[in-house]
Amino acid sequence: MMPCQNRRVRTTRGTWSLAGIVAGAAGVATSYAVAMAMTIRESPVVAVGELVVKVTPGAVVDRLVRYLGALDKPLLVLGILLLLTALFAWTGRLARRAWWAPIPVYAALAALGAVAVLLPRSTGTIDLVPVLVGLATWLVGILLLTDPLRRSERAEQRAALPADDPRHIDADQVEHRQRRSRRAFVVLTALVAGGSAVVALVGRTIGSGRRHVEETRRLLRLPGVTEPQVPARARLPEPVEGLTPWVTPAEDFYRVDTALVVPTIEPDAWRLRIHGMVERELLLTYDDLLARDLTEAWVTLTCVSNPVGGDLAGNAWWSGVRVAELLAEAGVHPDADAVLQTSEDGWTCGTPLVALTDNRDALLAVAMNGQALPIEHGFPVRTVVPGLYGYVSATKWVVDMEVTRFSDIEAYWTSQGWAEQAPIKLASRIDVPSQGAEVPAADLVLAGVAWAQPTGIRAVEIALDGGPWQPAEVAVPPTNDTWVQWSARVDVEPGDHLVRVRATDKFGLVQTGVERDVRPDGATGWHTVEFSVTS
Ligand SMILES: Nc1nc2c(c(=O)[nH]1)N[C@H]1C(S)=C(S)[C@@H](COP(=O)(O)O)O[C@H]1N2
Ligand SMILES: [Mo]
Repeated sequence: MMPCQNRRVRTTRGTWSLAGIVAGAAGVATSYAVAMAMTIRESPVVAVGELVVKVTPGAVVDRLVRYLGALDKPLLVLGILLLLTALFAWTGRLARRAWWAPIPVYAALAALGAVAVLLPRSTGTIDLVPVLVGLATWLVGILLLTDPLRRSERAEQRAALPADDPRHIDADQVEHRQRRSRRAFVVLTALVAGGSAVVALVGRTIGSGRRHVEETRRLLRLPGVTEPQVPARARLPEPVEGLTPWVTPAEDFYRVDTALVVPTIEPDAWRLRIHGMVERELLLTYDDLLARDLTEAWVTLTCVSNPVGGDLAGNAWWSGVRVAELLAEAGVHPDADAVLQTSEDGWTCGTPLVALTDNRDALLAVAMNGQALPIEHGFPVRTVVPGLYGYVSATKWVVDMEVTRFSDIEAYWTSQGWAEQAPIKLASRIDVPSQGAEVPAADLVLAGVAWAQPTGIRAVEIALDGGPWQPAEVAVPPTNDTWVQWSARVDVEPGDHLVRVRATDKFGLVQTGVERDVRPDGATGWHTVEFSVTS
């Protein structure tokens, strides 16, 4: 830059617009990066594009697709980006009027992004993270970039004040300040623009690894894996609206893990090492596993953090190799009582050796509901153990099993105050009516699920308004490792009501009404729902 041009450097409309565009682009870049690196799916911009397609009348979409061919999506995204550029330029000019003036625009855009991201699926708030990161970037970006411009304008205003005003500054000072502001603006703009390009690239690189694994996964054909066939009596004879489906589709399956970025493992690169107190170590590849006989089973997974009435449980058809078979081949030392499992991302859990070697179907699962495991649920291989809470058994992305003794190990959650031994507790839940529902008087059907893996449920009872326990009808799945659906038809007067549920397992144990928190080894208590009957 030439140091001694005797010329004021004014901020123009264009400079403010540029600040708006750079701040805006930075927000798009960070949200894209976060979406790529972390979620799984499209960036908010693409989500908005999909929303546009959805709300556009079908005929228009058809015609566009016909004219534009395969370019329709990229062109749509390009169109949105151009529109955004214009909007961002405008936010820059708004910022010139008042520092807060762009905020409503950003908020509206973020709201649109949030709607677009959340509408297609009922997934959790985690999908909002990219939107929020983008919004935060916009706010910080616009304040940061317009600050030098604002200083420059202030210098100008002070020069225009009468010479006797104490705030007046002379032409030299103005020029000095403006040059400094301009330099700050150029440097900041370059930093923000360059920084967001780098962030976007890094996000993309992380994401592309994931996409590659996703592609591999989609193309996998798993011999021996069969499609789930729901057993005849596993569902209630009469469907009840609002009742949890007996099979949980993978998309709706609860997800609990400590991974911010889920591990993406190419099946070819996957190894499982079985070692520790064994006669011979085993090192297994994915193909080794697939070459064995697969066992398939219905198993309901349950999280220890599930509160009474909560929904951290899901039922699926799992296909895999029995862990017992592998441990027998390795030759387990008689003094061992535990297996320390480790996932590719370093999470650990300690599983009782008996649960892996008795006759239950503890599996190294490769498939869920007839498909290769979804990445979020442990692709390519996870452990599934009927009857134990997930945190002591259901290792996703499992890569290491060390046969050992509980007295010698500490695992991720047990080092934080959760119990070392955690069999699933007998539980039952009311799905219908939902808490606070208003229902019509005629023919009220209550329904829900109950579980006691691996013992099985013998009976479910409900009690209305503190009255006596009455038996519910219970479906009969062909295994004790899953939940059961139950329903009960009741006669109720108009007004407010309260219903409780309790289950009895196949040993005759009746579910306790004593309320206990989820920590350290799972909640207990009867699920209670309040509802009102309209006349
Ligand atoms: N690698 C890994 N595996 C894990 C966890 C984890 O944090 N990391 N969480 C466990 C817990 S607490 C539960 S309840 C189940 C949940 O499995 P899901 O997400 O497939 O439903 O996974 C288990 N396996
Ligand atoms: Mo869990």
